[in-house]
Amino acid sequence: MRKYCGSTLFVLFCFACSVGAAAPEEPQDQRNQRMAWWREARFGMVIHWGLYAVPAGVWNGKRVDGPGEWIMFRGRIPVVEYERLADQFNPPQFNPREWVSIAKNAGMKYILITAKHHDGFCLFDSKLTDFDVMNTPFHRDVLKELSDECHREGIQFGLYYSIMDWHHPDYLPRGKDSPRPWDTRPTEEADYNRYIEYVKDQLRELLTNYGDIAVLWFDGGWEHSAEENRATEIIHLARSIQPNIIINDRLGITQDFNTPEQYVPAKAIQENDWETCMTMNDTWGHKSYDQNWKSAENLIHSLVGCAAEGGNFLLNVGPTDGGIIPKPSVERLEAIGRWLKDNGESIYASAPSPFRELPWGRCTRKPGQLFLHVFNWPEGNLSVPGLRNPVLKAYLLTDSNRSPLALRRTEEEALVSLPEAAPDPIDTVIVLEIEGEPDVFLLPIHQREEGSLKLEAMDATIHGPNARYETGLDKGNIGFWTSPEDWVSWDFRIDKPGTFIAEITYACGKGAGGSKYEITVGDQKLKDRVEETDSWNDYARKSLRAIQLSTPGTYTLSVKAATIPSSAVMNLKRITLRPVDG
Ligand code: FHN
Repeated sequence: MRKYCGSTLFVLFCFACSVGAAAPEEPQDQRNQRMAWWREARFGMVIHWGLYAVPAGVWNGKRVDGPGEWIMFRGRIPVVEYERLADQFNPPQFNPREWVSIAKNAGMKYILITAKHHDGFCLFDSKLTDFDVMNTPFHRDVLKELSDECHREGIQFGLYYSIMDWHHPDYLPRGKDSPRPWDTRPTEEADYNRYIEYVKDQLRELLTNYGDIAVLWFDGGWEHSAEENRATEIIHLARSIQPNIIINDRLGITQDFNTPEQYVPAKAIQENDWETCMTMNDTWGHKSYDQNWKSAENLIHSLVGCAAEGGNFLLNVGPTDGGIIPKPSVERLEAIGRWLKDNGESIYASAPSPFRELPWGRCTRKPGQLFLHVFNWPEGNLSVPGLRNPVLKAYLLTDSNRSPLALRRTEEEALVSLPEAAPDPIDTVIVLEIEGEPDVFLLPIHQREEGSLKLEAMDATIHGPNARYETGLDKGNIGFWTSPEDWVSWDFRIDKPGTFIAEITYACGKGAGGSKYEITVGDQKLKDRVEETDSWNDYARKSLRAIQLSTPGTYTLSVKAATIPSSAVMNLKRITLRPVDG
């Protein structure tokens, strides 16, 4: 069993820290200065590497479900067996120069690496444990070599650090009635506070011995509350050692940025900076047989999607036990790098889109410029809806001559004449030079080709104190609908009048049903009662009755709760109006 060094005065020490735990409120201009490089960067790499690259998803000859870095847990591998992997860790082709070059060529501006993942193995020389890279045949400090190369090459270097630790004897929970019943090490002597002191001592090592650490990406805090993890103390410690460091939200306390995972928010996260983290296949740590790679097009669209909503994109690589970044990852990063070489001006230091959803793609912007990212190349003209600004010029970003594209205006849109074929089938960027700050009015929602109307949560106008749009993989709904003053509305336009069946799609947790609500559109009212579904994320579609929309024009549909007998009304995802004769 690997050894650990404990902190002898941890009782006195943690009292001292808890007294000074709350960091003084940082002035906004100081925060903006500290966040500036990160907000401009838009694109970074996270490296998941460790002992789990040795089995690469296979244990005792069998494939183990789940991400590669979770093999110790998903394979229910006892600590003493898992530890033996350290004796096999000797990556002959590890070359930090190559890794940094791949990231830079991809247009990435920062690199994070797993200093310690959930398995507890440390990719750095830690004096607090011998379960680290120095006690393997490799015997080289990976973090030191990589941080030196990053600092040499002018790319920001950051650390991923897991609070959850399936190896440390003081980490709990484990054993009977825990998520890891197979870990039968006695728990009587385990002391979680002493484990947190170990975490803090390791952070001192990491934030002292490896130069400028730009980002601290905590993870795995979910088995304990922020209080039990002494999150405020840990954050205060990190900022006291590296005052410019940027810290994520995964210690359970909102910090410098939020961390949506494996998806691009459909609508900007307004309350904080944010960064989507994503794998290129289905695993963070290398798995020899995971060949489910996202296309370069998909990844470029995700990068653009993040920038268009004002966030960053953190893309993962999982090197092999030989120290190689898998070829499919490198190929995708090279394709992203080529696209950014031509179009990076529309991503780096860009601001989010002023538009609601655009049917043909996304938009980013800079002062006096709109960058129209056209994924789906329309025939003839490109419509830019709701733009009031005078457009001074339109041209292809990659056209060094900036040859003007023909422009015309209607009351509701700017129309750009396009060449017949898209110069870049993945994402062609058109620049609109505009006068002044973007001035965009939201067009009413139009009927679709077949005449239906989809009133999506992200397009709703939300009224009242609590209700809000929730972004997320199984979200995209109006949630927190808890106040009688909360209600929602949509403006939409009917060009093809008729009779429509109203359908509502919502989720409502078990036992929370019963709210009575009214849908009003024009002079018509539909009343119904919310029925519970299996959970707040389990959506069901329900047909209500028919309504007449007899004249072309703009309408407002509103949804209000008449009664709220339980915790909340519903998680409303959309309302659809389907033409009866359609
Ligand atoms: O459990 C980890 C997982 O292994 C991986 O590190 C991701 C990266 O964001 N974070 C946790 C899952 O959310």
